[in-house]
Amino acid sequence: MSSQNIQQSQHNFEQAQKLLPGGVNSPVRAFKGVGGTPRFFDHAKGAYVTDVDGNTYIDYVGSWGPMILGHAHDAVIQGIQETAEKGVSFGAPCELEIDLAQMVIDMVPSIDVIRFVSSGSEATMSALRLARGFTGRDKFIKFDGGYHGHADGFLVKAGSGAATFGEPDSAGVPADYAKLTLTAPFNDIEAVKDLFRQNKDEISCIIVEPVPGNTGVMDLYNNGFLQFLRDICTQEGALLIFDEVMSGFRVSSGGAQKRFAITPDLTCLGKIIGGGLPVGAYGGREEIMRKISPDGPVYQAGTLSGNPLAMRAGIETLSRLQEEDFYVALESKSKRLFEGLLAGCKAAGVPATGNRFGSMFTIFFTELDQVTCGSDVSGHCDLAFFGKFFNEMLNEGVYLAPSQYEAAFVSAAHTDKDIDNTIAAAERVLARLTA
Ligand code: KE4
Repeated sequence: MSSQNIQQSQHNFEQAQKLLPGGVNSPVRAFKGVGGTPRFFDHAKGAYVTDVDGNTYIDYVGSWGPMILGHAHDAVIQGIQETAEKGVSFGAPCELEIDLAQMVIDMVPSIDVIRFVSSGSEATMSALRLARGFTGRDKFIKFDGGYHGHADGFLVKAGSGAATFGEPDSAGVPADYAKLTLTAPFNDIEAVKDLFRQNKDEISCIIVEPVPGNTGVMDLYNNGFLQFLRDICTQEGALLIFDEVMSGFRVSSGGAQKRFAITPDLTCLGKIIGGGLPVGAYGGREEIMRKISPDGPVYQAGTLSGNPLAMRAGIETLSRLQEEDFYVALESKSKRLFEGLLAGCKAAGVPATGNRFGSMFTIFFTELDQVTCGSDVSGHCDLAFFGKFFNEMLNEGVYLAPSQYEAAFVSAAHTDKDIDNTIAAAERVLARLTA
């Protein structure tokens, strides 16, 4: 039970549930994975969010990734205000689209040509259609626990066995369509090889989060799995799509592909690229992207794509990520927090491990030494303990992602004192939960 006064959030949630499915506009916000009452936020600034009852939290969700500068950054707000006064949407080309496109092309190694859309889901959905159109192949591979937004083909889990046809993971996804989605566990080289053997010349692409963040943060790099995916796609004539909606501009100024020096054929972006406003994007080398309408036969469109307001928010955000030591400062804060939380678990006798890349990480409550795939989380993590930890941290004024299957994000606005306070709060909570 919450020890805070959350009466207005409770009232709002009751109202919202009458009007919105689950009382929310995106399922994870409903706290189903952790229990308790979702907080309704009134305002946010820097590293902090404040709910409608006046409770302020150190925020490690950051709107699920976009707020890498911190909330309501002065330059971003000013940019939005200036742009809004000139009109919020034209449905026609504007110079800001060129400016942001050039910034992203300069920052992300694999992108020569880019198309803006309005969400990460639109970006991945479009990239998949493009890969199918470019290769003339219908099937594709994704990984168990990989999340690429809510387009039908991605809402699929592995059928029986590691290498098989997918089965729908959501009502409303036609079984015949789901069969085109092939799935394998993260880090399972043999399963991927089997899929290519069993579906010779039928696989258009592999789509993968190069730093998975939707089954908790996973490591696909240090054991060579990402390089294996690059090599097998080249060998089999399939495209490698990096879904960098979360890792893009997060784990380096050029995303995971720059950090790891592994070049995909297509890249999907979202979250940080719009600085908190609705922007997604997909891009890649010229010969592939020129297949997109109106240059080519693969259709994709969007009323608010390239919206001037969102473009300006993205420009103001990305321009600050190119400052000399931006990621150096972020790295040291994130490392200290990650290691401090694990040390707190160890001191309290709570079995835990974690994965971290840059300023995104997940702490798993498990006896496992390392968590390497989705079934490690669903089968070997104490999700009930996570729920208690989450709600106790909320009472301590720390806002973590309301699910063991998500990532925590540190922003440039988090101070050393915030990191210290967060570690101290975790120590108090762990002591209470193990008393
Ligand atoms: P959106 O359509 O939510 O902008 O992006 C979908 C998406 C695509 N690819 C990756 C790697 C993603 O992480 C996401 C969205 N991430 C979730 C959080 N894990 C968004 C939060 C939510 O669904 O409410």
